[in-house]
Amino acid sequence: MTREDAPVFVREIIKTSGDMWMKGWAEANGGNISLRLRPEKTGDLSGFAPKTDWIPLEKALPGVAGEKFLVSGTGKFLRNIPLFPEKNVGVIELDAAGAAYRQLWGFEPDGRPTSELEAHLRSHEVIKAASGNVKHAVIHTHAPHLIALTYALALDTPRLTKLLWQSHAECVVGFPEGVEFIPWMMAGSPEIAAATADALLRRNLAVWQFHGVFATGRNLDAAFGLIDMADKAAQIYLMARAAGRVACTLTTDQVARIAANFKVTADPAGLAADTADYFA
Ligand code: 2HA
Ligand code: ZN
Repeated sequence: MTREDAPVFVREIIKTSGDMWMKGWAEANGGNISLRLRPEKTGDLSGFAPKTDWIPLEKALPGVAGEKFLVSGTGKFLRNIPLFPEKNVGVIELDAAGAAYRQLWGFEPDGRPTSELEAHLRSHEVIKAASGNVKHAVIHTHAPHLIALTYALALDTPRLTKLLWQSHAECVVGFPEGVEFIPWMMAGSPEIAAATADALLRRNLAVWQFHGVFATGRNLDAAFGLIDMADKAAQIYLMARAAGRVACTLTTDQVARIAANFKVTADPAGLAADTADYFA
């Protein structure tokens, strides 16, 4: 399969993974992507012969039982997806209980899904239910400015949220529900998978301290765009600090007025957060 004859659902991951590489978010095998497939877009995939036996998940996910997902492969470089999609991504399906998965397509010749599969699938289960089946995409990536913030500043969810809202005027509109801050945990662990799914129940963005970010959206473009916006806000803040000091910023009142103007409800805990020390 080439880029030209790839089906539409593979073309979406080709575009997104190429963009992630170009942004500098996806060094080596960093980052991973998953897309819950819509039968109306993919057509009938039942013709794929299973390539593996059923592989048990850590936790059964009945909310996504029987669903098929396009996921990036473990150890694969996102920047190679546009060149060789069938080697670097694959399609998996969950069994009727949501307790195990098997590989249907891709991961050539002997690859496996991403090491963060549990975080992706648990997130899909909660976002499917919470969004009324609208959200289909999850992206994990190493967006450098967001990561740098977790080294430069002592953060929590309300303060990170407000800092980003104050650092880029679009942010309160893009993510009015805020950004969840997840203190360091072992990547790939059931603990971080659970914390990430819990965060994405409430919010579309979750920053992993010292590591990266998870985002969700109706499609890969939406999730990508949110990360791009948040990382740019972090970059603007860091650039202003690097220029000497941050002499002024959007005030709480200005952020609240932007939210009102665009008819979004800004997370009250974010608006109430005290970020004065970030701008001192
Ligand atoms: O895929 O980014 O968090 C490699 C990672 C693990
Ligand atoms: Zn990572």
